[in-house]
Amino acid sequence: METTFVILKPGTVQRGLIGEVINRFERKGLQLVGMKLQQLTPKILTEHYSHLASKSFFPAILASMMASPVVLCCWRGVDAVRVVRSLCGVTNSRDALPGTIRGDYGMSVQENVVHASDSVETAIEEVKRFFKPEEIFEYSPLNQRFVYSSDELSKKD
Ligand code: IDP
Ligand code: MG
Repeated sequence: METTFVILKPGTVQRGLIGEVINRFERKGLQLVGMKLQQLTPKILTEHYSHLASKSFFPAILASMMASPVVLCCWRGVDAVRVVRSLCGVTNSRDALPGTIRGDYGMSVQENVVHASDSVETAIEEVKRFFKPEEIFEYSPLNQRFVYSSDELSKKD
């Protein structure tokens, strides 16, 4: 099982879309293993978006991500990183396909509703960056044997 990291961005909180977005992940069959409301800081965002530090829009992203508290959450499942990225859709919400979260709730590149880890390695780093070990929960969802086949459940990844 993989654990991936998602941010419901300030726009999602402000627009009252927290429940709708969380519902997308829940109904897919992903397991919520960590969740909190947090005000992000320049320090943590500069680490988190270090790959964009040289871009002209970097200050605007930081301001946008600090405009209100955000919801931070971690989702577990088989191939969870790739599944969650595909549920979110492409970065530009105007190009994101209908049925994806950005495609259904967004009209912007910057204000694109959610962040999701882009690889297994990044997910491990991001979960560590935003969550203490004791904020990530190990528990057995009762529905697992109906969400997956037994061979998928025993798969190690
Ligand atoms: P991702 O969120 O789809 O992984 P990244 O390229 O990692 O996309 O960019 C991180 C975030 O920076 C995006 O989600 C978006 O909010 C913002 N961003 C990316 N490219 C642009 C741009 O060209 N203009 C404004 N904001 C951008
Ligand atoms: Mg990214």
